[in-house]
Amino acid sequence: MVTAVRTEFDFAAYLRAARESVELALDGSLGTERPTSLSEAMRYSLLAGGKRLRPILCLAACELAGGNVAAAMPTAVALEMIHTMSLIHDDLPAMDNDDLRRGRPTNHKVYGEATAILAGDALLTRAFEIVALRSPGVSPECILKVIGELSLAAGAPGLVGGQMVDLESEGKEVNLDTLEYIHLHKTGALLSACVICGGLIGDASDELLQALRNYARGIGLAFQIIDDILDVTASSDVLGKTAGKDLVADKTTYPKLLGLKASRERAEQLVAEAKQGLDPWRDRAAPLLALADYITGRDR
Ligand code: GRG
Repeated sequence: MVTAVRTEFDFAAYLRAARESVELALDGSLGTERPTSLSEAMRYSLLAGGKRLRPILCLAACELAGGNVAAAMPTAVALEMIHTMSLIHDDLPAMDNDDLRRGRPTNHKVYGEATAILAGDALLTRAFEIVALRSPGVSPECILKVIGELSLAAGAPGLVGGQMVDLESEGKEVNLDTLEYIHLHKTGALLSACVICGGLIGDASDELLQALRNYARGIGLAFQIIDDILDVTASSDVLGKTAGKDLVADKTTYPKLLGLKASRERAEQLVAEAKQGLDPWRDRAAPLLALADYITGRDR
């Protein structure tokens, strides 16, 4: 009897294994260096769990491009460091003023505001240090391109710019265009950098890099739409962060502009289009395709 070969992609197993390897790499990326007060605060937020979506997107894009996933791990770690620093700073009293993150008290609640700011600063700069100085197997030319992508994603053309417009828009009428600008910059830019950097390290063709950019734009926007929906529909316990904050801060969100049903439909449409763009690479795209679905299917 011939036993059928199971070729179906086991996303749950993939996610479990990817998370395990990312957690190990994150743990190894920070020691208990002096000053220990600072390294403790950095480790507190970096090793607090989280979905690890950004590093996994980077590894999956590198794999799709046919690259060596291990070579992409330092950049994957750097991306999670930049993300974590943005969460620490976002939670500060001067920004979103939140007490809960990843199911634990926020960094400034535990260590105080000054240390939280410095822990964020140290994570951001450590991210660049790791890419520049601790990325064996990646060529200097590629490292330079990765650093360029990370700078654009984190700075005024990305996260910082998106956050600025987000803060300026609180309590104001915001149209769909501005909302999309906020989402694409505050959230989408770093998600894009994840797949682009993974693609660069995997030596992706220009055609694949463009497809990855389109994919990332779609999933980035969809990710934030689902975030807005979960803020309304999920509990703080499940989210690990304070639910219902957008309403309290009088923020314009997709559910506020379009309603919950149309917002979900928009996210699903964006994800379908993002997946379609990877059709020519379908044979090797299973992880990125499943990660796109995970974004709309997630409950936290
Ligand atoms: C990067 C220099 C620099 C400054 C940061 C504070 C700030 C400027 C930007 C805020 C960016 C921000 C917090 C955007 C929200 C993105 C978002 C939806 C975060 C939640 O991501 P998840 O759900 O979280 O992936 P986990 O905890 O699972 O990793």
